[in-house]
Amino acid sequence: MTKAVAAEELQAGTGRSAFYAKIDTGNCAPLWEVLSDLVRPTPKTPCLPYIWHWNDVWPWIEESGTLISAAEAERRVIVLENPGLRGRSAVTHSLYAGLQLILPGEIAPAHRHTQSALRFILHGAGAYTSVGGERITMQVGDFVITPSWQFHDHGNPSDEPMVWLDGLDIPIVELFDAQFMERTDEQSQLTTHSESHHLAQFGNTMKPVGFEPRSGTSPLCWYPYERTRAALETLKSGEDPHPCWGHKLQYLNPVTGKSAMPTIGTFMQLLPAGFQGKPYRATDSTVYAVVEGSGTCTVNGEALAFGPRDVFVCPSWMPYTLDASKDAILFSFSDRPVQQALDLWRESL
Ligand code: 1HN
Repeated sequence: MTKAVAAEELQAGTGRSAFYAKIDTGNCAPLWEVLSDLVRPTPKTPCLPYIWHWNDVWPWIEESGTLISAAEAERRVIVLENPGLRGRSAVTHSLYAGLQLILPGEIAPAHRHTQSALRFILHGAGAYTSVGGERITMQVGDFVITPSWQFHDHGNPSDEPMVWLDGLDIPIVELFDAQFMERTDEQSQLTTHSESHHLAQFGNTMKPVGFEPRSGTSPLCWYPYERTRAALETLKSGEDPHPCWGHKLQYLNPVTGKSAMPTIGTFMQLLPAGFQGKPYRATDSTVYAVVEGSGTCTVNGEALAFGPRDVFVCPSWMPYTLDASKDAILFSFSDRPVQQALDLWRESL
């Protein structure tokens, strides 16, 4: 090729597609065609704002109970798929969420996996999860942790159906290709402690002398709603609400002072009746579950009216406001601790 022809081709961009086709055969590709999509001025998430209303999903959850048992399903869960991430079992780009039903008398057999799980109880009372030798009987509003690689099984000895929100770090673990899973012949684990044992050990800003943590996950796997609710009520009567998020607490690992779970940040907040929050955004796409009260979350101008047991998503970096018509209590979770550990997390208010 002469210099003149080469310059002409450069000018016109001809010859590029033949070049792309050639290097494609060797699994190579030109960066300049994709650079502006790869490195963007601000986050561009496939995650969309969305709300699952309890009244819509509850009949489907109930119907799933007539179609398959918890034992056959292993876990009988309706996955909450973000409309921007359909088919990927993801509620945000980095997290999974689902609504798990366990009927009276049922058992969900023991297994363990490297994915960490949280349970946030939405409906019913008296089912349990066994984790780390402790059987935790759960009530609405309780936050329960299943740490990575700990055997866990669930059962419902009560006489009413129980539903909880599962949150798992499945897409994060998948990103790192670090997943392992095991089943065991033992359907239900032996229980060595009463459910309040860990609360007595770690739930009073104290720890047993000589205790050394073996993982980053909180040794306190059960955060009863009663305590969280009482704390928020006390804050409400003693301080002004934050202009964006009202009265908001983060669940912590009491031994390290860090997030209760290493990969998932978990929070509970109270928005007093009449609260009209100022706009807020952060890089952690957040899943909210409503415990009590009602209000509106407006994300990127889209109003999501929420009530008890609804679940909604605020995607990364989209500005949103929270308003409450009556005192509202919201649980939320996101990948914030991962972003913070990697120096990526940002917020603006
Ligand atoms: C799991 O183990 C549970 O233990 C719930 O309750 C949901 C979703 C995907 C993979 C494992 C549970 C799950 C899960």
